Amino acid sequence: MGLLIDGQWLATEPPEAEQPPHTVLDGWIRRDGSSPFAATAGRYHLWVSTDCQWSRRVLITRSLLGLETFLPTSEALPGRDANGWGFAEGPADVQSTNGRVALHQVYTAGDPAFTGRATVPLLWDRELGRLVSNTTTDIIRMLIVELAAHKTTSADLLPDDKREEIDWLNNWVEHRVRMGCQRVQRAKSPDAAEHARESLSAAMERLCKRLKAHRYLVGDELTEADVLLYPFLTRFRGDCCPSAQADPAPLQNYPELAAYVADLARHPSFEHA
Ligand SMILES: N[C@@H](CCC(=O)N[C@@H](CS)C(=O)NCC(=O)O)C(=O)O
Repeated sequence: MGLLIDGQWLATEPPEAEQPPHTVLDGWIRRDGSSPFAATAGRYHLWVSTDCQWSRRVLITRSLLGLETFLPTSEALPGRDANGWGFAEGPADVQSTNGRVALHQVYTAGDPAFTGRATVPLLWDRELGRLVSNTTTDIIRMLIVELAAHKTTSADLLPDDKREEIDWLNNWVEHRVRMGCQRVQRAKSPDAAEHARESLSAAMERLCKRLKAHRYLVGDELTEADVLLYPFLTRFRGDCCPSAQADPAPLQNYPELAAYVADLARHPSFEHA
């Protein structure tokens, strides 16, 4: 797939054990000005792909909060070539080659010694020419909390009185559902696969139970927890379905979850993501 090592793009990856430690991006936009990244309009840019679940979570959040003008995006061209993700256009401050911007060029524009994968979503600071973050959950929290003064809708995706439950649930969904699905796909024996399927099925049933009581995961208002779960459910595939490997519509085994996805899919912020 390709990655950057000390700022050099390698289309063929060396074995993991031979790679130097990957660069961690831990920038954070702060509304109180306590970081180099102030919450100023006209400054940030988001690199995304609509093929990517992680990017879709950020795009849904941006739309729910009405931050489209504050935070313009470049959407990757479909698929990836030997240069990784490519874009037909980007902000003028990023170099392009033959009219195409490779995402790894954005990474090295922000950090000439970057080591790691050139992933989307990526939050880019045009003013400082720096990479802010490429971690979806961090970017989403910045949008919700640090850019609250810039939102143009009344959506409250992280109400104070629900924050603890949302944090707990996000963590639980990540470990029991999203990674639970990976455990099914990567199981090394039929027994391990069966065990992983049972555990995933139990987790999906628990989500159904929540949705029997409320329209959304944490009550009757949309929250960040819904934004994080939805893209995963829209790609829930037969090969991690607990009850039928070849089921073309495995989510139908969980009627409340299927109805929840259909309900969200009608919401304008979700339907295009
Ligand atoms: N940890 C990242 C994961 C993002 C990610 O895995 N993005 C994928 C696309 S869905 C990507 O760009 N992969 C390129 C690569 O691994 O080379 C996040 O939290 O957003």
